[in-house]
Amino acid sequence: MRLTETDVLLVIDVQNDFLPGGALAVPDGDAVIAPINRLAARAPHVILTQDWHPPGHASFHGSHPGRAPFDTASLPYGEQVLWPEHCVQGTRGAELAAELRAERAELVIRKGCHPGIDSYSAFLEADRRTRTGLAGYLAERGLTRLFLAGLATDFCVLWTALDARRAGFAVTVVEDAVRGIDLDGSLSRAWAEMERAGVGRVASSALV
Ligand code: VGL
Ligand code: ZN
Repeated sequence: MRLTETDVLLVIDVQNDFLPGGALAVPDGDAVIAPINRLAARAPHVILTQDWHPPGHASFHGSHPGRAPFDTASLPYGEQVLWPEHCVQGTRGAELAAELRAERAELVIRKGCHPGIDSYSAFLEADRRTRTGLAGYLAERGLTRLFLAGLATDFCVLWTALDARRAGFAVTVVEDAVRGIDLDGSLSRAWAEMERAGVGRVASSALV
């Protein structure tokens, strides 16, 4: 598969809190960094996302007295997994991984910034109405094909991939450059949902 000028490498949430030792560590999460760095050196365009929550965010279990991490809660927009406190704005845990070669990134989208709304997707927050502006940015620049990498396969990569398809983009997940959390089978469900939505899969070695 040849990369062309309208292709984007979209790197999701490669932040300290999702890496080993972090507050919401994704198993083997640091394994995504090497393939992402190889792709980021060559991709025509690179865009990054950062999960970026204010203190006391509605997705944190501590914001819901008596609830434990990984419980679910009913929020005004629907069911929400309650996570350990993670990626708080301005903290070390929210910083991009130091090993990530981020210098060619043209845009960093921060998401989950509204106190009461989570946002796994880089396009549309969990209320399914609040937009991040990414679709407009891509459209205005004529960027049509997205290659997704990063964390976590079954949450932020999944929701971003599905919303990108709904917005009309071609989407391919770089399968060795993602890792999942896998809550109650969520990882295999995520791959099935992405396949149904027309999301492709490719190995990073086929791109660089
Ligand atoms: C994510 C859970 C909570 C992710 C972000 O990046 O997949 N997961 N916030
Ligand atoms: Zn989050």
